[in-house]
Amino acid sequence: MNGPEKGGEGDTPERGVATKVRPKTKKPSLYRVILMNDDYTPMEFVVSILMGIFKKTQEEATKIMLNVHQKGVGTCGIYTFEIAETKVAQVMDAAKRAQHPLQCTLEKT
Ligand code: TYC
Repeated sequence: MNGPEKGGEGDTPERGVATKVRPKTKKPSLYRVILMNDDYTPMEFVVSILMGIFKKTQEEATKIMLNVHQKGVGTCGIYTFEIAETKVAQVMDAAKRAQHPLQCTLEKT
């Protein structure tokens, strides 16, 4: 189609407001969900949290749990803010209901 020019890319001199089309898609910031070790939360509970909330396999969940157990802290996953925030809330809620002191937080990447 050869309709009238609308952008700023024709061969006529520019006038008025620049309207060059530019895709306006900023990449969302990402957040790491961190799990903290403690001396009381059962290992099986942490594995069940990693499988249920973070969709890890039993093998992945066990590896992450043992890493947190040994190092004191570890990453469960990296998500956009709303998803990360929701997962933290789900972990804290499950831990509270089960009366375990498990702690989970967010960290901007
Ligand atoms: N340290 C706990 C225990 O020995 C297990 C554990 C692992 C707790 C990871 C929390 O984020 C955690 N029962």
